[in-house]
Amino acid sequence: MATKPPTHDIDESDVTVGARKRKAVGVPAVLHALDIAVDQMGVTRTARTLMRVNQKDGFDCPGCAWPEEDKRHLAEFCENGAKAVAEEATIRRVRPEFFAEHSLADLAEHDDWWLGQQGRLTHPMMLDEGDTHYRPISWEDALRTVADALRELDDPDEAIFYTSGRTSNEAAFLYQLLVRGLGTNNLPDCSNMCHESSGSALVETIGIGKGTVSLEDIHHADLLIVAGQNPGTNHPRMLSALEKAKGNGATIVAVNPLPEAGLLRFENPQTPRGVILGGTKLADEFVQIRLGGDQALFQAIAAHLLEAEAADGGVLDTDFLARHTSGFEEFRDSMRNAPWAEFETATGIAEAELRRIAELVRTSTSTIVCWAMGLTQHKHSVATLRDVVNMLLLQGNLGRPGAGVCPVRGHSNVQGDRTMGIYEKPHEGFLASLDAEFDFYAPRKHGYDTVEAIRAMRDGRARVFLAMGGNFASATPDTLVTEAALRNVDLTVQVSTKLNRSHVVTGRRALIIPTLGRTDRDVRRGGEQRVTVEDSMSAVHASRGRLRPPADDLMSEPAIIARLCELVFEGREDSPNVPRADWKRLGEDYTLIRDHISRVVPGFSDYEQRIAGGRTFVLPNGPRDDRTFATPDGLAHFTVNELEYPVIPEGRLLLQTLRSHDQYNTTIYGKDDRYRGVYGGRRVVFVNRDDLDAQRVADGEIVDLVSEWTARDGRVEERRAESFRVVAYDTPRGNAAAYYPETNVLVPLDSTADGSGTPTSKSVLVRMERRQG
Ligand SMILES: Nc1nc2c(c(=O)[nH]1)N[C@H]1C(S)=C(S)[C@@H](COP(=O)(O)OP(=O)(O)OC[C@H]3O[C@@H](n4cnc5c(=O)[nH]c(N)nc54)[C@H](O)[C@@H]3O)O[C@H]1N2
Ligand SMILES: Nc1nc2c(c(=O)[nH]1)N[C@H]1C(S)=C(S)[C@@H](COP(=O)(O)OP(=O)(O)OC[C@H]3O[C@@H](n4cnc5c(=O)[nH]c(N)nc54)[C@H](O)[C@@H]3O)O[C@H]1N2
Ligand SMILES: [Mo]
Repeated sequence: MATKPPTHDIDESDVTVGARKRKAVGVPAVLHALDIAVDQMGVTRTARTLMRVNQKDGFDCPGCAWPEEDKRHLAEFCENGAKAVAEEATIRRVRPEFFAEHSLADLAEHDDWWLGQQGRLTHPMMLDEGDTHYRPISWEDALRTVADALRELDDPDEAIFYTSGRTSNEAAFLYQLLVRGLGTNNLPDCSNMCHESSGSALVETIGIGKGTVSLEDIHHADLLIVAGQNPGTNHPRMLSALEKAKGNGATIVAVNPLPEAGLLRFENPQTPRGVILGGTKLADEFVQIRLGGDQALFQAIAAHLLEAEAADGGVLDTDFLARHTSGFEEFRDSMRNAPWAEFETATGIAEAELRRIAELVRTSTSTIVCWAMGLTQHKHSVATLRDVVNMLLLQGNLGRPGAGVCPVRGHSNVQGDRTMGIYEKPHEGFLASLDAEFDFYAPRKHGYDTVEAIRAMRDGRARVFLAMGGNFASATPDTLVTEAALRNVDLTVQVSTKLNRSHVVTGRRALIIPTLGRTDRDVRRGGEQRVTVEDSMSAVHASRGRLRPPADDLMSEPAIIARLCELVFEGREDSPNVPRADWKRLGEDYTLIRDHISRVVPGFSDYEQRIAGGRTFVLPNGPRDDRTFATPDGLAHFTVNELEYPVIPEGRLLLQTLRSHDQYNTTIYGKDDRYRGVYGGRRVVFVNRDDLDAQRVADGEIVDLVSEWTARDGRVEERRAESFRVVAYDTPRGNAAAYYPETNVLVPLDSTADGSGTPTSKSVLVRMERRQG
């Protein structure tokens, strides 16, 4: 059954557009969040639940990966954290009767918002070949069905195991062990679509694919550059940290095509100043850059620093350069005769302005660059981030207080999942430790990342697809291609908390396996369990849910995976490729999983003691701790990167696909985007008024968006997303924006970042076509 993703859920005539907000958060935000929470959970459960977010004996907020302050407020939550919690802790339920009532065809007519609104999944459900409805199946039969399908494969590379970044360390570790025990490294994850470009650029240049700053560093930085990130919506608690930095005298530069509310002004609902005095002005400078112009910006700053050094000296940290870096001379030489005219074209910013920003960097005593998807989802993202590193290295802005790189992660445990080995290209060191701990031989051949996994399914090279959370069908690029790919496998398995599009776009057979979330009490035979997570700044701590689970027999992710290990490895114990462990006990007592982790993953010794009593411990980080770099020569690397930026043909627009204020990735909480002034609908496209005039399209008109992609054979492919209401907006000329996932249908599968394979979700070439009639 092939359906198209629904496009009719919104009547565009209902969309209203008002003034965009100039500041973020404040009391209205808290009230809005409480509204949603009470609607999902009722008053008592709301109060009890929100009090426990990010508290020392509570659960880790499933919202974002921004770290907790050490001194926590009674309610350490933000508006969007509260929405994320409410979404999971809802008292609504999707029971077997729901599936009896709704056929698959019926469910496929609904969008992700409606599907998510139905509530928490309670029972394993099975769809057999030819079935019109999912029907209930026992836990044991569901897990046996999965294990049998895996055991029957001719080649383990015919199975694909996706992970979304909510998965705990314990579940992630067991999961990668199951997959490697089966004999494959096919472990694509959401990170492939997210911060993969950061990881690629950072591993190569500084030897670790993670950020190098702590919260303290943010508080005490002299200069903070926040590029390609919308923290007011996606990392609201970061605003408190920026406010604190500001109080300590920091200068903040926002680099963004859009004047995002939170970056420019912030009302902290947890301080009287925020509530009564109308908040803090956060950004001192707003650099309204063209999409994809950031590499030019960071090269321009570096060029300016090098010129200033040549003129007067005293700009560069020559001691740091000599002792800790390689490649400086080549980099310096490559920056001679810097192409300032091209920097202007790429950024859309005049040289004088670029130099003014560069002067802020030159005079700063410690600089941090924070970034998110605006820098990682372009064709030249890895090169851009290498140039961020180049700029920071010049002044020795790594491994000292208030300085460093800060890729701000998305999912609350996406960084931890990588640390636990969720990676399609695992390092030899990790595999060798795994082999030793579990007395087997893990496969070395690299597996598929997300885009390669879609190709493999499309081309019939994959027969089983299993997802540990997430919404693969909606989150990935090229929706129609991806949906056809998923339909092309024998069995799709979704381990999920809530219903989404991936449950209605199925293989020939499909299974839904419900599971516990962060907020749920997790009691196994070994007693009440807790799990652990790692935040964006490499701090690890425990998380324990307290709520009564949606169903009494609901299995946790670790328990599901442990049982799968038992079933998949049964009778194969003599094979040198099968790991050895007491699977049953691991699923009943997670301290035993942590015990294994403590011997396999560096930095986790004394794991259990270090998380006792709600304590947090910070993983080792060479650049941050003592300026050691795990590169082949032990030095931080300058790199020479050719300048790239998007060129937009006449009459076309470059579209970025981004998040509204009322969504968590593919989970849609509501249809407003308060800060951007949009209410009641999501099919909107933000366009510069001059572009609208030039193309004779009026604000309020309904257009189709058609993407144009030149395939490898030279043919131009078109993809269409129907019916978007045009909104005249303050974005650079030639640049447009619309929400993900409605626009994923426009992103070509082959349009990926060089060196990281990340889909180019922030640069999609499109044209507007007026709707007929
Ligand atoms: N409430 C909420 N919180 C979330 C999420 C959510 O959906 N909802 N998602 C989580 C996840 S997984 C992630 S990865 C993060 C995402 O956090 P963000 O990266 O903040 O998310 P996006 O909405 O994709 O916003 C991209 C920002 O970059 C800007 N931008 C786009 N292109 C460019 C460019 O070329 N240059 C520059 N300088 N800026 C650009 C956009 O205008 C926008 O402000 O948030 C996490 N937290
Ligand atoms: N066009 C475009 N595409 C993008 C992006 C973009 O900016 N533009 N951003 C990309 C990014 S940064 C990311 S991270 C990906 C996100 O991709 P995913 O992580 O795959 O998507 P989510 O929407 O976060 O997944 C939500 C689903 O996860 C399940 N879930 C929630 N909590 C749990 C849990 O505790 N356990 C389990 N088992 N399941 C759970 C629920 O069923 C829910 O419906 O999307 C990417 N796609
Ligand atoms: Mo993400």
